[in-house]
Formats: sequence, C-alpha cells, structure tokens
Amino acid sequence: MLNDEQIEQYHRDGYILASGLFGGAQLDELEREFDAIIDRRMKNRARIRTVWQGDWNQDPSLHLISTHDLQAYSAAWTRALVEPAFVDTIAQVIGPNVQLHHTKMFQKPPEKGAGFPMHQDHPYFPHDHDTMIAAVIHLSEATEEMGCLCFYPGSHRQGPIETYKQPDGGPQNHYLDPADWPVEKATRCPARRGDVVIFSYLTIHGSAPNRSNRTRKTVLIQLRDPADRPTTGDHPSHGQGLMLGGVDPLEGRHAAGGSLHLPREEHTKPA
Ligand SMILES: O=C(O)CCC(=O)C(=O)O
Repeated sequence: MLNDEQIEQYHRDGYILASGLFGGAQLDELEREFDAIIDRRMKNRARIRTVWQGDWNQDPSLHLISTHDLQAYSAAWTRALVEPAFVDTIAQVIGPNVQLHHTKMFQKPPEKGAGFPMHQDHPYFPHDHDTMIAAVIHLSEATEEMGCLCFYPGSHRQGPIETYKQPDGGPQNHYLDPADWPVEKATRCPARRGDVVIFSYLTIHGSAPNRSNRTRKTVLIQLRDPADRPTTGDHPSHGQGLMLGGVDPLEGRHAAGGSLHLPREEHTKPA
C-alpha cells in the first residue's frame, strides 16, 4: 500500500514508485512466463521485434521485444492482474473501481535495447476524466544504464500537449517534440526487481536505450476507473473491461467496441 506522502507525491509529480507488491515465488513465476511467452512467440514467428517509428533520431540497430495482452498467453499473468496488493494500491490512486484497459510487455535487450521518445499516453486513448494510469511491473532491475523509465515531474498538470509533426508530413506517432522534451533532461526513475512504477496517462515519460549488458524486463498494465468514458474512438484489447477491483457502475456500456461485456440479453437478436 502507498502511504500518505506517496499519494501526495503521485498527485504532485504524476508518478510514484511502489515497492513490495510482487516478490518471491510469484515474481519468479511471472519472469519465467515472460521469458516463455517470448520463446514461444519467436518459435511461432510472431512479429514481436519492434521500435517506436518516426524521425526522432535513434540508432536503427536498436530494438525492443514487445507483445500485448499477456493474459491471453499465460494464466500466471491473469492471476497477477487481480493480485490484491496490486489492485488495492491502484485503488488508492484511481478509486475503488479498477478496470483493465490493456497490458503489454517490453524486453529491452542488452546493449541494443531501444528507448522511447518522451510522450503522453493520452493521445492513444483519451478519456473524459483522465483517470487512466499505467502500472509498470519490473521483472528485472532497471538502472539508468539499462534505460529505466524517466519522467517530467508535474507535467500531467499541463493537460494534453500538442504532439510533434514530422516536417515531411509523415505519419503521426504521438511523441512530443524531442527539442522541447529531451529524454536526457527527464528525471530518471530507477527501479528494483518487483517494483511497480505508477503514472498518469498525462505524465510525460519515456526512456533511454539499454546500454548495459543486462536485459530490462517490464510489463505495463493500463487501468482506469470504469466510469471514465473514452472520449474518442476505440482502442480494443483482449480482456478490456475486466473488473480487477470493485464494480462497474456503467455495466460495460462504454467498453471498447461498445459491448465487450454487455449483459447477455443485449447481444440477443430479436426472434
Ligand atoms: O518501458 C519504457 O521504457 C517506456 C514505455 C512507455 O513509455 C509506454 O509504453 O508508453
């Protein structure tokens, strides 16, 4: 659980590091499953090697290994989502009703692990009341040299910031102008194995490449208050709408696609 000072820090800085939510045999199992998902997906030739597109000036040899929706691949990860210590901590930040939006893993390979340009998550899935947060579970240590998360503290209070437009009119990739928001000037948030870093989808964040000889392993869980409606469009995902804590007072009326968990009779065609 977070103490009062940590909750105050979350509201002031837009992010917080929570320790002691995952550990021991559970953390070992989650890391084994993380590695096994990557092995299986590589054997199945899934396209899991990726990097953030755009002209933000990164060495092209750098890359990440990434897969969305770990709960679709491993029951251990489904169980992690409802781990009481985890859900109770999230509830301290967004309120008692905690709803899953999506999950994704990032493996930053040693020496070649790509970074992330500074950005807000907001443009990907804007919501009316901005309750959306990310909780990043660390399955390895993440030092500065390993490309730990970094933040512009307090930036969530500026609201949505206009994203960078490529001069060539290329596709918009939702990151901020690197000249205004350099990764180098952001505050590092190193974490130990088992730590969870929680941040608002308005907090400007990113990370530098992994230049160490160790692998950085993280799983990001995106969560919201179910009463907070998506402002525009869909961002569907496996299991989106699953209640991890409390109840959904809107009974799924605004789930992605409009009906992921609507009551059965609303799916039934009239005879
Ligand atoms: O894991 C990282 O280094 C950054 C991840 C991130 O910024 C994101 O997924 O929005």
